[in-house]
Amino acid sequence: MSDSYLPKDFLWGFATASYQIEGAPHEDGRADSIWDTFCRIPGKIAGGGTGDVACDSYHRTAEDIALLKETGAKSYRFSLSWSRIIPLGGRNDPVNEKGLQYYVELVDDLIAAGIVPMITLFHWDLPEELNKRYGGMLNKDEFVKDYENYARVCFKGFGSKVKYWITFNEPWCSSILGYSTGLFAPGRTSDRTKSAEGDSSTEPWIAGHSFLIAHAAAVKVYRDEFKAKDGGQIGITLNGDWTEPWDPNDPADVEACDRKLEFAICWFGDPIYLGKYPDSMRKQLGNRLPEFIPEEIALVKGSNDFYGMNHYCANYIKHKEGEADPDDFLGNLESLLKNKDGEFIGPETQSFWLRPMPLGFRKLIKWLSDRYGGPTFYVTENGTSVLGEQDLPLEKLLEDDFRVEYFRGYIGALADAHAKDGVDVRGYSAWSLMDNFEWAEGYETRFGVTYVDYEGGQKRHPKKSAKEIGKIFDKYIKKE
Ligand code: GCO
Repeated sequence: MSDSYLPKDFLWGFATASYQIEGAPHEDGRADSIWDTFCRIPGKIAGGGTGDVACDSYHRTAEDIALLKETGAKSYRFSLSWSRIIPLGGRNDPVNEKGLQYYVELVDDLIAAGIVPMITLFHWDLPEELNKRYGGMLNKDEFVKDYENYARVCFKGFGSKVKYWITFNEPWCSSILGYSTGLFAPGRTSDRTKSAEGDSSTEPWIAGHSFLIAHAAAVKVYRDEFKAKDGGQIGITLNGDWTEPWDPNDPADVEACDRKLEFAICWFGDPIYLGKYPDSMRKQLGNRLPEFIPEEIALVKGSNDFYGMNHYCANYIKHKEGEADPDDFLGNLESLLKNKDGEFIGPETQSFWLRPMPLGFRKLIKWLSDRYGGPTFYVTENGTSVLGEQDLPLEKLLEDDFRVEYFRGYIGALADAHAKDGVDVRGYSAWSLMDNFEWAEGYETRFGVTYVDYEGGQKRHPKKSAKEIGKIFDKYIKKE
């Protein structure tokens, strides 16, 4: 039995995102987001799935809260649909009171149930109108002003009821998958086999820059106008997998591991904590990576009250020789599931990209803690799909021992990072409360601790992991 532990007031719970669970895309005044329009393009989503119904959570918040209560969760991280609150998105467009009210009631009900709400302002579902009007994140000045206005509407709307705010979820995904590979909305890419528009050599970096400035602008609004009276904290959520060298005896692979982390995480983390983009990125991308003007970097540096960390898995990294391709976004390297000896980094799951390696979690959070001077962390997502889960009969599928072991391994690694490596971590949200719309993978991949019977009236069936996760935390969280 491990002697590691997590701190006394540790806040654990579950995470979801608006487009992945809500459905009701045009109810009570909500307008399209870029994900609504993207899902309508044939071939973009596995099985032709859309978020039109998803888990129908728009109509089932009471059921969702009951599920949370049953697990013993202390917190719930969910995202707001910008398109519900300001359907057209812009600073001169009307606020939709009904949309805002839906979330105010959700927050009130969570608090009444003794669950702490954590709000993500943006989990990828940009109002479509802003994409049409000016290209969304590609137009920094317009995007920042509109996002700042949206954030202010939200801060005002919830006041002191909400103590945890996340500006953006995984800007890497929105920037790279949305503007380089084109796998996610708005689906822009230079790859002419997939799309007729987009420039992957510049657009992802422009989008990323806009996210950073918009994040910092919203943080300034919160700190200047709300923080003192509402007493909350605000930060950004960054995703990142751990890296191990493909050949540990090749110094170029060892070096490429750090470079991968820099391209994936420090792209956003370094400006916020260190005031500049990583040198490795500047070196490879040159002036295709935007420069910060002095006012911008003054705004961005120091703009996190906490670091929101999403983490799922690890990869082997193999360096590439020669000049990087202009569309390369990894750092001139390959990210692989197998090492030089042909061994997989972890067991197979239903997600092609996800192979668990719990020790990688401990190593990465320590690596980040060292690089950024020991910030406070909240883990905002961690979880897994299970190979073949969707094809099992219900009673078998609910016995998700693989997921239970995943949580056991990862939560144990987190407790080690806290107790043995001195990492300041105060919360954890498992991904996800329930099966939901898994973006380009549609409904074929399930991450929930609750099975959702999409065809059977949306009935929710808690899996074993929903019952076990609380026991795992109970073992680690200090009693006094
Ligand atoms: C994320 C994604 C989640 C995914 C999860 C599993 O923030 O990474 O937002 O929405 O569903 O990561 O792939």
